[in-house]
Amino acid sequence: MSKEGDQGLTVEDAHVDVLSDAFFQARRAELAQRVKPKRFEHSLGVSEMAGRMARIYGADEGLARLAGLLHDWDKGYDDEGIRRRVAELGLMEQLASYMDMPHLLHGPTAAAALKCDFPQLPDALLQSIRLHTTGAVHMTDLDMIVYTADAIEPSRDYPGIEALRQLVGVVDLQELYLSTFQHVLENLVQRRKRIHPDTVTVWNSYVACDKKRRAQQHTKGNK
Ligand code: DGI
Ligand code: FE
Ligand code: FE
Repeated sequence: MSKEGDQGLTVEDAHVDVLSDAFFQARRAELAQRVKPKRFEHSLGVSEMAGRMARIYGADEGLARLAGLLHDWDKGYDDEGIRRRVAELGLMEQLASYMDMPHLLHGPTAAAALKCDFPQLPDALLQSIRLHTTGAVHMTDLDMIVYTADAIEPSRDYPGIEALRQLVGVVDLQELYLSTFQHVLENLVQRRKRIHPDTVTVWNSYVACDKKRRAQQHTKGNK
């Protein structure tokens, strides 16, 4: 039997090494029960791809692999189920503007639920899971890796994906992320999907940032 510790954690919980292979394998087995086989295969693909990108771009490989594995932890819920989960996790206020776009909710609920179940998971990892569908204005390298790996892992197939894959390791991470985000956005417009205002805010912020970066590179090139 486990004993309750000060923070309501069990003694065993406090010693869970969330970066161990045993933890990865246990969550992998759990995920196989939570989502359909195709989604499970996708998650393994994102994990592999995120690990590879972390090696290439100098981020923490173990963290990237685990974030990739867990990013669609809540993808097994239907629209009503995910809305209920938002309420149960106390995220209604925070996610109010997303409630009528339920496919955008699974990242935030997964991050919150995983934090409850495994409080030892690093915030950096939870953040990358939270942001993996919509992106955000200030993304870390890990956030950009998980976002991009989600879009280009081997089992994904859509027009233009090969061109994005070819950019890995050739362009810097922000350029890779921006190109991927652009592709997602163009696809939404093409399919006449509604775009969340936050998505537009993210796009505008990176475009402004990209313009500045290019101007700096141009100035350096002229020196
Ligand atoms: O969970 P996955 O299928 O692996 O992928 P995901 O978490 O990136 O989410 C799926 C979709 O979410 C993807 O096709 C792009 C879409 N998305 C991102 N931002 C917006 C959006 N869809 C709409 N309608 N509006 C957005 O602002
Ligand atoms: Fe997702
Ligand atoms: Fe995904």
